[in-house]
Formats: sequence, structure tokens, C-alpha cells
Amino acid sequence: MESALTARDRVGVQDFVLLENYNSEAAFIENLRRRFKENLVYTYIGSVLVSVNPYKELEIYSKQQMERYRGVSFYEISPHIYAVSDNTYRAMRTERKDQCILISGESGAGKTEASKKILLYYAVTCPTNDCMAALGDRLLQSNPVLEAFGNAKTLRNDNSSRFGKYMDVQFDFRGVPVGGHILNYLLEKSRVVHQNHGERNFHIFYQLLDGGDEDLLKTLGLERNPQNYHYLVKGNCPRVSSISDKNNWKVVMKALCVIGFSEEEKLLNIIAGVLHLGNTQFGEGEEGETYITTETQITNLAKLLGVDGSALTEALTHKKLTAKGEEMISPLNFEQAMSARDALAKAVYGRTFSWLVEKINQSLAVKVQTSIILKASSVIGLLDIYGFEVLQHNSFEQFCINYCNEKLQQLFIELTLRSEQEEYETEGIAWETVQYFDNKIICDLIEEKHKGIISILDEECLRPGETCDVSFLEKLEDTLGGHPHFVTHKLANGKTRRVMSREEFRLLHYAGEVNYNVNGFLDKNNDLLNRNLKEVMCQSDNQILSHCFRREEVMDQKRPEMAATQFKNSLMKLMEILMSKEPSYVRCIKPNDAKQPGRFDEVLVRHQVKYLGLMENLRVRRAGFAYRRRFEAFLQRWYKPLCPETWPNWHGRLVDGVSTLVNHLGYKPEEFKLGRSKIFIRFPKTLFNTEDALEEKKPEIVNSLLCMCLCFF
Ligand code: AD9
Ligand code: MG
Repeated sequence: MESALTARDRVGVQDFVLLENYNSEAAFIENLRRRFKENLVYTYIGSVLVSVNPYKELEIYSKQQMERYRGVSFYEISPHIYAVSDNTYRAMRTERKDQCILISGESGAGKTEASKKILLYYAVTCPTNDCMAALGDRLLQSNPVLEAFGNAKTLRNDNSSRFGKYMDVQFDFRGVPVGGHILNYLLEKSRVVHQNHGERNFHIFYQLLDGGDEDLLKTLGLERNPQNYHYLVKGNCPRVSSISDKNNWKVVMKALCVIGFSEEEKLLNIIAGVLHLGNTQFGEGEEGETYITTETQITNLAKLLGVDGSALTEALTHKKLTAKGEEMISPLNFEQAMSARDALAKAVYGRTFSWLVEKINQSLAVKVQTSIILKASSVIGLLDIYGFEVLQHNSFEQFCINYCNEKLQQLFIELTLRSEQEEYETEGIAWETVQYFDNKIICDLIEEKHKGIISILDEECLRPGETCDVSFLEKLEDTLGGHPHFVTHKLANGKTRRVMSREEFRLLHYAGEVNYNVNGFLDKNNDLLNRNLKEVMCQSDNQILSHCFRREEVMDQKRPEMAATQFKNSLMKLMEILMSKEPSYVRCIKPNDAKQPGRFDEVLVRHQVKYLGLMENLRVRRAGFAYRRRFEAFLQRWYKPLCPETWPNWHGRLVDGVSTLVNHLGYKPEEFKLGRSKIFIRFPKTLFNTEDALEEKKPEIVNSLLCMCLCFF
């Protein structure tokens, strides 16, 4: 008993619901810290998995480990991402209901790694048939490709996902994975043309320059040194010690091959084209007209993009307008030409990325075989989306990312509370209300029609006449001033809040306060590409580009939806998808900002515990009862040896068996409740005492089992 207690003291509890002082944030963090020091990076809150990034390779992800978790219930084995993967899979099979695993946490907390581990678990442990054997490979290989094009080194994470990803893995009625589908969300396109100090552009550029062989680079007109490319020098960080661009290049090329890709050449032309575009320079003539000073560059660039050189030159320096039904060409000034060039680079890269996702989807699509028709019967969705971000300078991208996190938090609140409430109801146990912060008010502030920030931004983008980022801020102040979650430099009494710049607004997110600088909001939301540039691109003989830039788009006079509204609508659809599935949660925590193993920064962790709403989650879970177990598990697997009447076998009704057992153990009526299929235990101590009694009894049980075996033989 002594040793069991010591072990519990040393490694903490594996489920937070067992914390004696479950209302104490300090106790919660201490439990995380103890476990982290022992390399126990996973802990449950009921069925929610909390994961702390170890920043080192742990030996807990082997094939043998996967086997240990197969078909085993949550509470029988230490917490693990494989337990979540396996339970989700079994729930899908037995309940025939679509599942999803929602992985959240801030940048660098381990979301992408978690999603890869889940995918690997399915690829290794799920049954396959011959025709489907390659699907697992294709599912796995989609990751290096998407990461090369959609991830980048940031200050927070050397491999930061700069797009949101939702992936469905589709299974047939036998539980064989038969297909997959990916939805991508809002790639951070601005990174193509600008990176903050210490950050890089998307990995693929550096991989190509470092890994591509001499001939390839020659064909693409590229030099090996990334410092020669304007789009790669802004962050002054061409190399990252934790990343081998050369090796990753090989991995990506192989992955493209596994996926069944045949357009490498066209794709690489585009990537090289973007680099050349960045090196296109402009000069200013005497009358303010702009011209291109890098003529040879343009010839090469046009060849790579498969477009006409003079048409491209014209489109980069002029703008086509339609006024009163007539077309007019007006020259661009120096700044306008630079931003037209950058807009083209962003559009080319962003659309190529979406095309790549489409291609991967074609490769993962459920194939109808000639002999057997394989129909997907249920799916497991994996959501790995950018975490809450607070940078020194927060712009439109952070606004969208944090809005997305508000939506996910809302879903989390709704679903955990709802499912908890449902469980109490089905079990016939009185529900005790728990106080929690409902962030709907912040979601409304952002997305409400007419009055929300996105609507105001759209309106400002569409308003004729002089509009600018500052007029947008003024509009926000007029409409939202006084809202409890919205702050600007203007105080209610007309005075000025000195600590805030006049270009910022602050949102009080559920996860904390963030100041957004409005500079660039209108441009980014407009996301406009001059019409003549579109015209040039849709005539490209590079089929990827002609697919990405459709002629219909040029003909269509209707303005496409603005970026924030598009994002809002795609999030709405995502919420619908997630609501229709049974969710499981993985909440990732980053232990330190230095990306180092063994360091547990309490202040940083406390902040994440707070904004992930883990304390509220725990309170809801505990709402009166610390623990619950199904009757059969409580009786059969665990405690029946503790009572002579239930040992070795109980033949009556399960509920009576549990009742007999707990009476024998001396549980007081206020310590537990019997539901329809589960026992609910109010205090952790009751359960610990029972665990300890079982521990003491173990030698006796072994002896009696031995006796039984001997009698049998
Ligand atoms: V971001 O929002 O995309 O910027 P993520 O996805 O949350 O972020 P990621 O999974 O990329 O973070 O993890 C960051 C780094 O932490 C990885 O590159 C690994 O070096 C490290 N990591 C994360 N999880 C584990 C793990 N389970 N074991 C070992 C890990 N290292
Ligand atoms: Mg990631």
C-alpha cells in the first residue's frame, strides 16, 4: 500500500478527475508537471486526452505499443494517443457512427504530430485487403507533401502548419480503410512574399534549392543560395538546425511518387516561377510610369509560368479598367506594380496549393473495384487546425486563426456539456449545473450579420470612395464601442487609452487579449488580383495554372466573396461536419517556448490550461462524481475478488453484483450512485481505497487462481 501511494505521489494521477482538489488550478498543473518529469506526457480528463509536447523522441510509439492498445478499454491502460485512436475506431465500428478527433492547442503544442500518430496507428493496425494495402501509404504520404507546401519555420515552431486541415479517413463495413478526403483552410499566403525576422517561407522553396540536382536547377534557372531570392531573405533565416531540406526534398519527391503524381515538372516550374517573380524589379520613368528592369528574368519567368512574356510585362505594369462599358488601360505606379507582382505570387502559390490538395484527394478517393464494390460506410475525421496565436504584431491572419479557435472552443463547450448532460440523463442521475464561460458572445462579435467585425470589414472594402484601414477602425469603433470584448484607444469618456496605438483594436478572446493592427486588413480581405493578370494566367500552357485560373472567373463580373467571409463560411461548414460526428478531443500543451525537452514553464502552461478551458472541462466532468465505470468493468475486470460473494464469478444481474460488492466494501450511500449501466463514484478517495485494497489482495488472488487451476487439472 505504501509503495502504491508513493508511485501515485511521484507520477500523479492519470485522470484529472481523480485529483482530490479538482477545483485547484495549482493541483492540476502540479499533476501535469509530475507526469511530464516522468515522461508521462498523456493524461485524461475523463475521455479527453491532454498531451504535453515532450520535445524529444519517446519510446512509446512502437508497433508493440500499438498492439498493447488494440481493443483495450481506456481505463485499463495508461493514457495514450493510441488509446484515443483505438477507442474512436471501435466506437465507429460498434456504434456505426461517424467519429471525429479534434486536436487543439497553440502553435508548437504538438497537434500535427498527434494527427500523424493517429493516422499511422490506423495505417498499421486496421485490417487491409490487397487492393487497399497501398491506401495506408498514400494517406501517410500525403503529410510530407502538404507539409512541404503548407508548413514553414516560424518563431514558435520549426514546422508550423500555415493552413488548417481536416481529413476524413473512410472505412468500409469491415473496418478496412478505403479512402480519404482532405479539406484545407486559409493558407497563410502572405508568407510567400513576406516573412518576419527569424521565420522562413514555405519549406518547399528551400527543399528545391538544397535538394534539387544541378540539372534541375539549371533548367529552372535557379541558383542554390536562397539568399539570392527576395522572397526568401526577408526573415534572414535560410537554414534551420532541426531541418534537413536536402533529405526532406527526397522524402517529398518519393511521397509525390507514392501518391501517383505525374505533374512534378509543371509543379516545380511554378515554384521556381514564384521565386523569379519575387526577383522581378521595377524602375520609375520620368513621368511616373513604371517599367521592369529585370528583362531577362521576365523571359525566364514567362517560360516557367507558360505565359506570353510581353503580355505578362504589360499586366505587371498596367491595370485594365472597365468604365461605362469601355475598357481602359492605365499605368501602375511603382508601389502598385510591386503589389500587383506580390498579389500574383500569392495567387499563384495559394491556388497551386489548393490544386495539390485536390490532386491528393483524387489519389485518396474511394475506388470502386471491379470484383467487389467497396463502399465507405463510416468515417473518422481528424482536425488539425492552427492554434490560437498572439504575436507581437497581429494582423488579418491572426484575426482569422483566433476566430477559428473561438468557433472550436464553442463546439467543445457545446458538445462536452451536452454529452455530459446526456449521460447523466440516460443513466437517470440528477444533473448539477456547472458555471462556465460561454464564448458565443465573442463569436457573435466577429461573425454577426451587419454588426459583426467581418461584416463591417466587407462593407468597408465595398464602400465606394476613399476607404482605408483607419476608416475601417473608425467604423468598428462606431458600431462596437462599448462591447465588453472590444477595445480601442478611445475610452468611453472620450479620452484616449495611451497604451494602445491608434491603428489597433483589441479583442478579449476566451484565450486572452489580442491587439490587432488594422494595417493591411482591407487589402488582405479584398485579396484582389488585377483582371489583366488573371487574363494572362488563364492562358497559361502550364495545365496546373490554367486549371487554377479559369476563364469564367475573368468573364464573371460578380465580385467573389471576400477572404474573411469565405473563411467564415468554410468554418460554418466545418462546424456542421463536426457536429454530425461523435467527437473525441486531444488538447495539446506546449511546455516551454524554447522548444526544449525537460523544461516545464509553469506560467506558460497555466495560460494554456486556462484558455483551453481545461479546468472547466474537469469541473463539468466531475459535476458531483469523480469517476464512473460500466457495471461489468467495475465488477468483472476489477473488484470482484474483493468480495467473497462476487468472487470468482457473479451469476446474477450486474447491478446487483455491484451493489453487493460496494456494500461489502462499506461504501456509504453518499459516496456513490448506481445509474442504469454505470456506477458513479463521488470522491476519488473511495476509488483509491478500493484500488489499494485490490493491490493488497493480489498475492491472495494469484494463490486462489493457482488453486483453481490445480483443481481443474
Ligand atoms: V502549429 O499550430 O502547426 O505551429 P503544432 O502542429 O501544434 O503547431 P507540431 O505538431 O508541429 O505542433 O509540433 C512541434 C514540434 O514539437 C514537432 O516538430 C516535434 O519536434 C515536437 N513534438 C510534438 N509532439 C511530439 C511528440 N509526441 N514526441 C516528440 C514532439 N516530439
Ligand atoms: Mg501543425
